[in-house]
Amino acid sequence: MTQPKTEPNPQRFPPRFTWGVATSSYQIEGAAHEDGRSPSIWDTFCATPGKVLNGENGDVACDHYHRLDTDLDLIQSMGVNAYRFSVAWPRIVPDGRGRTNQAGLDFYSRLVDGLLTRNITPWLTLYHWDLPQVLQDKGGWPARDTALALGDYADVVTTALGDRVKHWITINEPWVAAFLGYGNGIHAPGHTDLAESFAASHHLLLAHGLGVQAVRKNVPDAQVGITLNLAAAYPATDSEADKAAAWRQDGFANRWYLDPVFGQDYPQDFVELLGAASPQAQGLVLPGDLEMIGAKTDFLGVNMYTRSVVEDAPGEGFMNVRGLRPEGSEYTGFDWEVAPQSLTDLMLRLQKDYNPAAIYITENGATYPDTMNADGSVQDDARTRYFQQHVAAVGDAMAGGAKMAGYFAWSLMDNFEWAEGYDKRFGIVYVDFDTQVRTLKGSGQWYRDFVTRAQEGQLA
Ligand code: IFM
Repeated sequence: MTQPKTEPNPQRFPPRFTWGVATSSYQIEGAAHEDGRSPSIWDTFCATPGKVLNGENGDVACDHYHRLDTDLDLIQSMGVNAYRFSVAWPRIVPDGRGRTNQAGLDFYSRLVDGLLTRNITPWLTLYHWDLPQVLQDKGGWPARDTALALGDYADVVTTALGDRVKHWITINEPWVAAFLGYGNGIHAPGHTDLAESFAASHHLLLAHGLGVQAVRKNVPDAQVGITLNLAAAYPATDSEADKAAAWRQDGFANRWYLDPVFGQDYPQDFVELLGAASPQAQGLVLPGDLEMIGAKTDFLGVNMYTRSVVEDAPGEGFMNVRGLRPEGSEYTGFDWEVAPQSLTDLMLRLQKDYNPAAIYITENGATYPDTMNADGSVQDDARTRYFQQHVAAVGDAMAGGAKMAGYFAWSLMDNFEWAEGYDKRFGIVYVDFDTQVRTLKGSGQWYRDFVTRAQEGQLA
């Protein structure tokens, strides 16, 4: 596919554009058994043989919990004006519901204060997959009570931090939490049941609505939204069958979440495709749920990494869709196609079909097998090119009329990449996991210089 020019122009971006880096709690914090944190589903999953590459876990991760101040200095040195992080539910409400753990709140309070002192805007995600294990024991996301518990937890966090945190993301990537967690079992808790995964998707969306409600109640001057992982779906050919397959793929990955979040019903074509596995057929969509899920938000967060190219494939999976690997394209270390033009296409489509008040790219980045040179540098040119192309694609989307308001690079630093353990590095900072030494990669230097120039332009 045609790719945008490589080097983006910092002057294309408006004043007050948000430039950030992103992380999540379980992936970087470590201190898994400290200060009253209870086990999450990821602790359990990691302890289950065969689930995570090399049997790795988040016990130590980047040891961020103990290195908070130096990590905040690192973020500041990157010139960004925003930092997206997530709060670990098991640190705050270790029993899932009820008792609050002050030590957990204190950690995030210090984090927020440290950011504000450094003139960096905190972007807080309430849920990035570390569900307290006690709640999984009571049914996890396929159970409606888990959404209600998230509402209570959101009430606690917004009450404690809402005086200083004005940007809130409710749920990160409900598609991943629902489908990888309960559908194909690649993620915690590792279940493989289609109906369960769609029950989970409905309750994750309900939790989003309850999260919005908590933010509105406790932080009336805040901006709140959800982060969805979206990938534009293209048909392999112009045939009607392939176009229909791309529409099904779009229903699965994109419309299933976008439609209800933007105040519509679930997409009827996909409800029918799911049949008995749909939350509707399971009797899970109760009166008032769609109003709750579709409550007005201030922005849409999009995590974008690649696109899908699909063909009609009768008998393939539950959707009769097969994903292809287009020849001649570049691929990242996850074998994800580098497809920046699809970012522009996706943003323009979102603006046209859903008209969000603002769109933030809340994650974008790439994994490659990095190596450290003898001189201690990490020259990750492929990743730098990836960022250049995608930032340029954001500029193109903006020029085409999408209300782009910010961009967060994934990730601040190499970290625990879920089922892939520490094997897949996404950082713009290299982490030596033996010594915990952090080294800014070539891509990090490029990003720092770019966002600095973009913000200097704004002062001129
Ligand atoms: O590391 C993850 C992150 O937790 C959620 N979005 C995708 C990233 C890369 O796989």
